[in-house]
Amino acid sequence: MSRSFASRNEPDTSPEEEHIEEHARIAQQYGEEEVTNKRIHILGIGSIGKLVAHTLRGLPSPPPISLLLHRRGLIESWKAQGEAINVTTRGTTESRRGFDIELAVPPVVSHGQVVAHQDEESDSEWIDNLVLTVKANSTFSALMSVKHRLRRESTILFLQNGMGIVEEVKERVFPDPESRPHFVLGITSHGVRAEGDWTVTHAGYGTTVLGLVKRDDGDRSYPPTAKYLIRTFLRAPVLAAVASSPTELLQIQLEKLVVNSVINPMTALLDCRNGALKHNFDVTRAMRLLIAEACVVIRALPELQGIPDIASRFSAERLETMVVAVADRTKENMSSMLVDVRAGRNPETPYINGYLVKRGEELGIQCVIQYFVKALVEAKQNMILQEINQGIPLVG
Ligand code: KPL
Repeated sequence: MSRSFASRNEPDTSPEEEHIEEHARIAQQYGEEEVTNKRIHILGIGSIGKLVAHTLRGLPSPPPISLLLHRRGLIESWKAQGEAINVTTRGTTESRRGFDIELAVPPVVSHGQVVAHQDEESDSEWIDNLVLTVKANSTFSALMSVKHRLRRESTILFLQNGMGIVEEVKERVFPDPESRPHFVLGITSHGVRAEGDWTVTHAGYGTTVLGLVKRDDGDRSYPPTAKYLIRTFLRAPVLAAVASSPTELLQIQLEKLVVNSVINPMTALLDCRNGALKHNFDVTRAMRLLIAEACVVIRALPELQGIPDIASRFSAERLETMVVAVADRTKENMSSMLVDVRAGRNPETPYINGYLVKRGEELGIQCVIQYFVKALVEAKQNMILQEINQGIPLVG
């Protein structure tokens, strides 16, 4: 029996074979292919959203870019501050203009359900290339504000912290697999600090890894909009973007999840900058408890079984080295979770520590330490929110 005949009869390819195939497909598939609509919309104009918008605008022959703003007040601030995004890199600030602005007001959501659409006029043209950089917990309401403008041919590039978001978007925003847009996942390790409404500092240089999410309907082709978005990101040296196979992307996502599951809640609870987590043995002991639990869950995940070297890639020693290296590289930063908690905003804990708790539960592993820090961070945010609200003078 010839080898090709034997492999044709095998029902599934191994993860290794899939990885090699995927790389070949990536190499072949990012070639030029015209898209009729080159406009890139950016939903979520936080620090990463601003860095991406600024970077893409600085490309030779830049694409048209629309910033989607979620409230009218932001349009006023945009106009008042010169209609530019400013990025400071190594002490030099560069301003870029030429962005278009659109209003995309999220609907009113209560207990996870849309209860009312807000009466703001919004554009109704198709959005074919969308970069989504909102916080994980705002994803649902942000996407509901533009859902009517997205179609199967569109691609959404998710550039966010945390995991489990795409699954939630499939279920809650686009339940019909036929009309669901294509999804590209991006993991970025750039450190960007907000300095004002329209100014950020690019403080930590990192990379951006991108990969197409497999569709549930079995369609494995790369749509032109996904290729176009990935190609455009790859053209930007500042983003240091690479395209990756789904298997590799998943592992990078999990590594980033572990980093965020330690640095973010610990800095939020200790109210300190990332660098303060180093050189403190009590912090190291607590960190090791979190990492040990994450390792047990990750190594048992069904989607990683069969991938070579999982045990060493997700060993406690390697992950600890990674966490400490990120804390060092971003030592001057306040983590996004600390910033959220201090402002009384919902932290991303459900998509970080909560994701590990949930996946652990599915596998019969109780992640009590993850659960504990998640509860404490959320409790702290709640207390701060109450203090903030009590401070608001009420008009009688
Ligand atoms: O991703 C981050 C965050 O703050 O969310 C780290 C890597 C911890 C940098 O601050």
